[in-house]
Amino acid sequence: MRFQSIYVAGHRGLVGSALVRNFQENGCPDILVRTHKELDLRNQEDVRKFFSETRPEAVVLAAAKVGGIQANSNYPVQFLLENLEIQNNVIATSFESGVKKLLFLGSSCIYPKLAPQPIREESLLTGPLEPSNEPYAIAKIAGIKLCQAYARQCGADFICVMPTNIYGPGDNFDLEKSHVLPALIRKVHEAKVKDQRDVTIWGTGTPRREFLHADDLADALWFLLENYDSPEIINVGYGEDITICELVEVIAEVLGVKIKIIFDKSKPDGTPRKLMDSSRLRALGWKPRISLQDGIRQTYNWFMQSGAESKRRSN
Ligand code: GFB
Repeated sequence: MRFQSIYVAGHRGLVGSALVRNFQENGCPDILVRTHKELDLRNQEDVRKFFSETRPEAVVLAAAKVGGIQANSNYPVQFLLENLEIQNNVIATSFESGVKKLLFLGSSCIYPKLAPQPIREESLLTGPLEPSNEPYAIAKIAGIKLCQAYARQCGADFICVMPTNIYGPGDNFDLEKSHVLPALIRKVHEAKVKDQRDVTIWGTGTPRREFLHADDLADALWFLLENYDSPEIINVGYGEDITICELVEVIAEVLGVKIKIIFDKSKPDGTPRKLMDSSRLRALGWKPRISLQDGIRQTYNWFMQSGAESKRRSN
């Protein structure tokens, strides 16, 4: 065990909650968490007070304003401003209070819209971004650059990890704001319950996406905390991608229903393809364990048991 105490910022989110489970299993002696109500990470003074009181040895920054393609398009101010505020406060305060290691989470959308596939880390800042999530991507790129600046100028061990599209228990199933995988679980489930065959999906169904289970990501992040100290960004992916239409079919198969896909072409497709090249991480000795089918089955079970299924449905 390298660290006596780790602060997981954003522990109630999809990634943060998986991190807490993983760190507990790995026997981390002290996992520090605060709810949004207890600590507003956008407030610099509050963040400084929290760090001076708790003195974490390591920090994982999994707190962020996140959402799917439509939430990104509808709330560019929040996606840019809140993410900049959160990450500036947490990264700068981590350095000021002598945090030994910080792990900053980026996203696959930091890469150019038309980056060569699979996307290598070297593609960063080599072309224009996907417009629908440019504000979020710019905030994340600023976070990477800030961590790298602390590493270069001050010798800080601040690492930056770029996960692909993540899913799993604890995800957001709100149809307006969610990412595609939980949205499609909800839509196929509702078709099943209502005994309908039609499921309407956004766009053309042809974009390709790669999906990694949050527990696999948490495992990779633990591995990187232990084994990675380079300021160069590093990708974490599953290694395979599928089209959105294929994703609907996998979900329908897991739920045991036959469905017909209807396309709402008034909605955007976004980036045509986002498959990470994760060979840098594979070469270090880490690989994912949870297949897409198993992960969807487990996420669906969570959706049914957690009460998320009965929460407000928006369209
Ligand atoms: O997951 P998603 O919202 O975002 O959408 P991105 C992925 C693809 O699924 C797009 C299609 O082509 C959508 O048009 N899609 C089909 C749907 N039906 C649906 C639906 O019912 N809901 C949703 N949400 N999509 C996000 C970025 O991009 O990826 C974020 O906006 C972040 O910033 C995240 O980087 C990982 O994969 O396109």
